[in-house]
Amino acid sequence: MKSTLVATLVALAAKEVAGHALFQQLWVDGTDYAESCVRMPMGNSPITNVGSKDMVCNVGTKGVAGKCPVPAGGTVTVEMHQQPKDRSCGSEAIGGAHWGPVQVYLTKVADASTADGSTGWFKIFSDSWSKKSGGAVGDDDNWGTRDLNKCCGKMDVKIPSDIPSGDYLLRAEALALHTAGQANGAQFYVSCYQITVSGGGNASPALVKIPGIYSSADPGIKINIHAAVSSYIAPGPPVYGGGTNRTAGSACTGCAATCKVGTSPSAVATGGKKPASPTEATTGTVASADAQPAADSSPQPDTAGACAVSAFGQCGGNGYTGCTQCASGLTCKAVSPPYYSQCVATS
Ligand SMILES: *[C@@H]1O[C@H](CO)[C@@H](O)[C@H](O)[C@H]1NC(C)=O
Ligand SMILES: [Cu+2]
Repeated sequence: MKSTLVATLVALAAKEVAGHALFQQLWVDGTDYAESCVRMPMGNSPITNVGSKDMVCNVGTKGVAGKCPVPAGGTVTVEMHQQPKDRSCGSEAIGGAHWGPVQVYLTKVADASTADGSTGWFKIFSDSWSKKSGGAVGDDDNWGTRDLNKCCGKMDVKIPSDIPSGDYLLRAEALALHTAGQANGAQFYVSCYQITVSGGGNASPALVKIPGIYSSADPGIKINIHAAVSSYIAPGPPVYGGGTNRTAGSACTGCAATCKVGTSPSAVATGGKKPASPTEATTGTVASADAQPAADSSPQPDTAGACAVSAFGQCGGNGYTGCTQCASGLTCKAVSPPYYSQCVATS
C-alpha cells in the first residue's frame, strides 16, 4: 500500500545510526549561535571516499542565510553530537569507539552563504593523538574525538588574528579510525559553518584543495588502531602558523568546559537578512515546534534504529556488518584485531 510505503520511507529518513555523529552547533566567544550558521548535514553518516566532493561540506548540503560574526583572534567552539538537535552530555558526542583526530580548516570566500568550497583551504586547528601511558593499543590512547566526548561534544578553536577580514567557510572534521585498517574504512564526519571575520590582518596562508588534500593510503587514514600505535600524524597539511595544535588528552578549558546551552542569538547575514530561526523561549512556554531543546532536555531515544550488543557479543571486526553499539555500561573492545571486537564493561 502506498501510504505504508511512504510511512516506512519517512521512518527510515528519520532514523540516525547510533555511534555516528554530526557537527551541528557553533559558539562564538562563549555565545551560543546554535545551528544558525551551519550547513546542517542531512544525516549522521560518515563520508568514506576521500576523493568525493562530499568531503567539502558533507553530502548534498547547501548554503544557508545565517553567518556567525567572529572577531579575528576570537574563539569559536564547534559542537558535535550523535543525534540531530540532541545537545545533552548524557550520551557520548561520538559513540562506538570512533577514535581519531579532530581538525578544522578555513577557506576565504566572497559570500559564505553561496560559496561552494572550491577555493583554497588552510588548516587552523588539529587535536589528533598522544600516547596514553599504560595503554596497550591505539584504542586506549588520547584522541581528538575522545576529547570531544570528554568536553560534551565541544571543541574550542581559535580563529587566527592575522587572517584577512571577510567571509569564510569553516570546515570541522572528525575522523574515526575504528575500521581504518581496511581500505576506505576511515570515516570522515564533516560540517561547514558560515562565518564573517572582522578586525583581521593581511596574512596569506598556503592553500590546499578539498577534495585533494587526502589520499586513502595516507598513514593517518589507513591505520589499524586496534594494535599498538607508536606515532600518528593526522592527515593533511600542517596547522598554519597562526593556528593551534591542541594536545590530545588535555583538559577541557574555555567554552568547552563552561558553556551551557541556552537561548541563542540569530546570526545576522551581512546582507541584513536574518535566517528563519525559532524565537527565544523567555516566558517558559514553548516558542515553536522547532525550538532549540533546553539544556537539560533528555536525549532523543534512537527508537527506529536502536540496537545494542550485550556483554561479550560481537560489535566489530573485519567483515562484520551487524550492530556496533554496545549496551549501556559496555564498550566495544578489539580483542583479536582486526578480526573480532566484543562488548566489555567500560573501565
Ligand atoms: C602543529 O604541529 C605540526 C606538526 O608537528 C607542525 O608542523 C606545525 O607547524 C604546528 N603548528 C602550530 C601552529 O603549532
Ligand atoms: Cu560510525
